[in-house]
Amino acid sequence: MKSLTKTLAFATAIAGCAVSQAQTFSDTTFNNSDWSAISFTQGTTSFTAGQVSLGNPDTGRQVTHDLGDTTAIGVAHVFNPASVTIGTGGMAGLTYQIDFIVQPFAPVGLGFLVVQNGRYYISNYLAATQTQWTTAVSDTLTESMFGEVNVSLGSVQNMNSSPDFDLVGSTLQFGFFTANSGGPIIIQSNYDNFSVSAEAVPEPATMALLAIPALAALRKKKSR
Ligand SMILES: [Ca+2]
Repeated sequence: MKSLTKTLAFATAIAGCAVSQAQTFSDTTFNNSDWSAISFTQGTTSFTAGQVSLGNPDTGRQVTHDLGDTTAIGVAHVFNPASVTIGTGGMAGLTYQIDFIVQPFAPVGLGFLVVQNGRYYISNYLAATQTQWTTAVSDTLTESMFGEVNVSLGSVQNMNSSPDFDLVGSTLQFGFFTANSGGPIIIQSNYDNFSVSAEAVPEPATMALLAIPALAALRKKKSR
């Protein structure tokens, strides 16, 4: 019984350590100073993005895409305070969440964004059609699930170009991506409660140290 208690304690210690490797950033207010936006376009388009009181609840971010005739626009919205530098061991994956609402008959393309070395990548790209507040949640996204932003009338990303989560010392930034094509039309959508968790892989040295007590516990159990 004693040995089982010990084994459980070790397991808890290992699990606790793994959790501490995750960094989470979230925003429920969307102050304009916390967000920046860059657009990727084909043809004559424009956009606006900024804080409004129409959040879920209180303040959130409102985005409008203004499309000319047969044009396309994608906007990368970057949450400035969210930044992670990849350590030895690399990045295991990213999980995202955001609330959104669109206007009737005006769907918006929505994806999760990571920025690395000045390149913009999106994942979980979907058609946001809900006219009630809806939460989009991602699974754990690995690097191959992201494709580089490449906006045209027919597509928004190139899945043959992905970020590198093993690039030690490289800084990642995070946010979300909105897009439309067609026109001429003005499309408005609203967002609130963004969060992203970056899960690092424990450094090899740390993993080895953790493995020793775990193995010791196993050996003890076996010898009984
Ligand atoms: Ca809010």
